[in-house]
Amino acid sequence: MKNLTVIRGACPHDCPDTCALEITVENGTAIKVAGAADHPTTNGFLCTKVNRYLERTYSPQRVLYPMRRVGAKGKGLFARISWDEALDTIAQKFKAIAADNPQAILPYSYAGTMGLIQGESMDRRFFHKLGASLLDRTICSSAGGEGLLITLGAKLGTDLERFDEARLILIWGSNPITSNVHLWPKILEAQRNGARVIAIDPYRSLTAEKCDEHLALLPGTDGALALAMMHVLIAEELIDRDYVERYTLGFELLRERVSEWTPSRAAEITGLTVEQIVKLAREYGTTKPAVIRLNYGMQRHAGGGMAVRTVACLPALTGAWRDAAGGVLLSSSGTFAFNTAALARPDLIWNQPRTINMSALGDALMGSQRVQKWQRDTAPVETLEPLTPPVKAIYVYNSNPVAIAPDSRKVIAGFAREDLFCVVHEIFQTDTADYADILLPATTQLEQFDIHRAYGHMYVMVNNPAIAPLGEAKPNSEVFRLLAERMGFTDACFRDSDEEMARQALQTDHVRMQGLNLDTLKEKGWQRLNVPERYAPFAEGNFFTPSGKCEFFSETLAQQGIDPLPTYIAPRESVLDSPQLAKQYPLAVISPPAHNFLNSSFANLPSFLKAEKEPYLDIHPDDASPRGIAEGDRVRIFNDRGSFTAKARVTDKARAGVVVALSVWWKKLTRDGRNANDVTGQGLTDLGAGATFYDALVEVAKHDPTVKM
Ligand SMILES: Nc1nc2c(c(=O)[nH]1)N[C@H]1C(S)=C(S)[C@@H](COP(=O)(O)OP(=O)(O)OC[C@H]3O[C@@H](n4cnc5c(=O)[nH]c(N)nc54)[C@H](O)[C@@H]3O)O[C@H]1N2
Ligand SMILES: Nc1nc2c(c(=O)[nH]1)N[C@H]1C(S)=C(S)[C@@H](COP(=O)(O)OP(=O)(O)OC[C@H]3O[C@@H](n4cnc5c(=O)[nH]c(N)nc54)[C@H](O)[C@@H]3O)O[C@H]1N2
Ligand SMILES: [Mo]
Repeated sequence: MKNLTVIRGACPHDCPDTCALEITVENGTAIKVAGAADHPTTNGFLCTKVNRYLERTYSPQRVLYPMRRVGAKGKGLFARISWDEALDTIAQKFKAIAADNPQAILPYSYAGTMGLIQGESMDRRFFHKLGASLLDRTICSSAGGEGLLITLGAKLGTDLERFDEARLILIWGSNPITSNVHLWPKILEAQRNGARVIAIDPYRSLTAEKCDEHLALLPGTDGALALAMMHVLIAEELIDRDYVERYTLGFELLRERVSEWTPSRAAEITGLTVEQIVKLAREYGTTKPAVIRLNYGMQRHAGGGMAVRTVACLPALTGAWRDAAGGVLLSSSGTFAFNTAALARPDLIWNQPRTINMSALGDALMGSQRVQKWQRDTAPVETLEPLTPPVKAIYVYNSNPVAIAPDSRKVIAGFAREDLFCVVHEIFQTDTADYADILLPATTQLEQFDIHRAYGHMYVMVNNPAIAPLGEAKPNSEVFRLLAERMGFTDACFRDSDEEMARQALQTDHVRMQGLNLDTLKEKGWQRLNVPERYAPFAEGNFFTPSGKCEFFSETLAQQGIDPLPTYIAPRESVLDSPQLAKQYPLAVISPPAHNFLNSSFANLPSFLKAEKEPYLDIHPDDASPRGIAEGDRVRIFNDRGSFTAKARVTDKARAGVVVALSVWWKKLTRDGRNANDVTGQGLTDLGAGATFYDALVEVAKHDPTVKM
């Protein structure tokens, strides 16, 4: 007899949409994963990836048992062991290292799951109590996050659900059709209502292709464009004087600053024309409501933080914030106010441990750390200093650094160290898992409990487990509970269940968290934060900065020796700014998400690989022809850091001077065992010390298989 139940879940993946899932289970087996129709932003549909979540959960490639390494590091040869043996081995190693200095142990995790329980609860408690190094989780959003905090005081923005009412939408460094697909119907609706939609992106992405206009600027030059827009807005009196006077700080200084930023100066830097820049500024200054979907593309450059800060000044200048459909949306994550201290228990830290930046993992594993010294008007100068004690053990979960971290050659050299004890907790045997001494099997979202915030909408989500764990897989929280016991950590918090931790996370008096309740969440799957239906966070100022205003001038930055006003920080590597380097490596390479992958997740599963086919390099005809490169040629992309190969697509989707390698491929599934991160660097962003994946110069040549790479 059929025994069908429908379980309420939440998509765990690193995407702004955090969808509400309905999982149909028949006699203990999940048979369907669908988007909840009653959830306002999910709206009954899922992306191309999570539609096929069953392929992930029931994949024959799953790691289902604990294993220990039996071959050389990186070979990926393992033998099955018991959980007892795996946990005992880890605990013994950690105890031995901690007896000398626990800071030699490094946790490494990012957003394999975005859940609070499986991503930032028992794991944090464990490493805090252990005294391990802290990890600065900068790989994705810290530059822009810092840019917003400086300018607006919080990671808040325009409600995605209001985008349909906007009359002008700037899609700036963002590719929503691929990476934020539930925003797209809202944009289409706005377009049907007469809105103009403009993409600002060096690449004619799936999204840019469908916009009314596409401004293909050079990578990393967004700050210059925004400064010139402000120049025009102020010069032509297209600003909201009343808003500026009441709710902003430092207008006169800003006016002075942007007076230097003529459209012609910006045109030289951005590669756009003066007409394009002036037209954009005028349109932005005269259309209401105007909203900016500001995303990650512009952040992954040396000046990424300052670029976001500069763009985030625009809506205060024109008063766009007055309207619920106006403003900027980078991230809504700051709208959520969970009690994260109750989850992560930073009070368990007893030894003032050092912090290691995850974006410079290669350096860290090879014994050095990057120190940034700010100097005005250029990216901070970085020096490498010795890291003592060295990292002796790394515990990787929710991440696949061998594939996704910049400067692969160094990262791999680090993971290959014979004296490094490496634990990887994974769903699949990733590029990173191949280097594990102990490989532990992880559950997928269908097999675990969690509670989620989102960074693109305003709903708290719950994930009820739908099926029992496959094989001997265990959730992150459970593994750290078991390890804590073996380490002799007796604090009561190490015995909290997942649901108890979720209740602790909800224990807060914060006004936006009022009315949330775990029982309701479990039953319904989601609840809206306590914010108005027509949420316009800065309609009447109320910024969360020290001054309470939108800070064109930031005393906080001044005190750190950083330019207190919006400024332009050029890319570390560009034809204009590093002409010497550009002689050898004249093309900028960017490696944004492939449509069917999610970072490196899904990039090992058959139907997704079939859809993406193989690694491609999109190259403009003007760049291809002098190099003798034709459509379909295999090409080598290289610089001093390394190289990888791909199949050329000669297309004007990539603007001249820029090549595009959609990512992130598993190295071991490509023909040459490499991917785009073989050419990316570990240099950090100005604000937030984030990764600079799209700040890299390369040369491209037809691949000669006889040349040793
Ligand atoms: N399908 C899918 N969805 C995803 C992801 C995925 O891998 N696959 N990843 C998720 C994650 S972790 C994140 S952070 C987000 C990222 O989501 P997005 O922000 O949309 O992705 P990015 O690749 O960072 O940037 C988007 C666009 O910025 C452009 N770009 C690159 N450099 C610049 C620049 O200097 N200036 C401007 N203006 N544009 C530039 C790229 O060409 C790209 O089209 O998406 C999430 N959603
Ligand atoms: N060249 C280039 N590199 C990039 C980017 C780019 O655009 N270009 N994008 C960057 C960005 S924006 C980001 S956010 C990072 C993302 O980097 P990561 O956060 O490392 O993301 P993924 O590559 O998806 O790897 C997540 C891993 O976690 C595992 N996982 C999922 N759920 C669980 C769980 O519950 N428990 C455990 N133990 N494991 C789990 C998955 O199987 C997967 O292998 O990559 C960055 N790297
Ligand atoms: Mo990301």
